[in-house]
Amino acid sequence: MAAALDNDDIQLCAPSMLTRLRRETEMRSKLLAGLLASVLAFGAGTADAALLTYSNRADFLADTGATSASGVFPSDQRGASSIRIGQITYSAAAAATPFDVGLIDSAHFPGQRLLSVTGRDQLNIRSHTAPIYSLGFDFVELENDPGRNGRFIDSTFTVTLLNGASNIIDMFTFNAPNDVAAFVGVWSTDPFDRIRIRETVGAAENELFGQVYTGRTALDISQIPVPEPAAGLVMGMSLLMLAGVLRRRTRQAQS
Ligand SMILES: [Ca+2]
Ligand SMILES: [Ca+2]
Ligand SMILES: [Ca+2]
Repeated sequence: MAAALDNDDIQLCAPSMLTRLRRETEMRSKLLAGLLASVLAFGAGTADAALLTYSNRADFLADTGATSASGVFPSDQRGASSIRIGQITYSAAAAATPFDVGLIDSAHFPGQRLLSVTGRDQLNIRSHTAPIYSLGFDFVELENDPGRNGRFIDSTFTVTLLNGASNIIDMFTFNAPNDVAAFVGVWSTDPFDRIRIRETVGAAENELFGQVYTGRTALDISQIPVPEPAAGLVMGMSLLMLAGVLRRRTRQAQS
């Protein structure tokens, strides 16, 4: 946990020490940000990778350098428990579940077909380019759309990153805005080659999955945004500087 500066720090500080303290505080904030990113992404997870998640495709592509790995979906393809499109294989969470690919047009992604899954929306995505450090996909959660197919539920999904069939790297959850072209992306410090997508709140009502984008540049932990220091800490630093100035003035007056 980051420690706040206490009164002793304020009274004892020399200007050079101030710089050091400031650096240490920044380091602690950075570390805390990394830890928070892991905890937020994870829920009760145990892996030590750090993740950044994205809901904006342009930001994701700009940061990670990822490119489309699936390409635009073909016009029609259906009825198998796994389907390869470009460098991506989509497979059902349960082997017997059929996939419908390319059957759905969505006004939110004009000119593109989207994948829908029969039953509860669960699927696996594997990259044939491996390892990767970032993966994102276009997504629509249907609320008032005629293609919704069943009572609307505001769905939550859990995404698990794996390197190999069973080596779990990290996980995060998302709930996308409804009836809009959405995006879900993740960038990891650790390599992976596949994800599992599981609808943990929701049912057979449709969500649609679009193109997949992947990248091979690892997330550096220093790229995780540092939160602004708490107001109390800023005030502490100001008092610290004021104390230094006052001491210098007192000494000058005495000499
Ligand atoms: Ca839903
Ligand atoms: Ca939603
Ligand atoms: Ca669903």
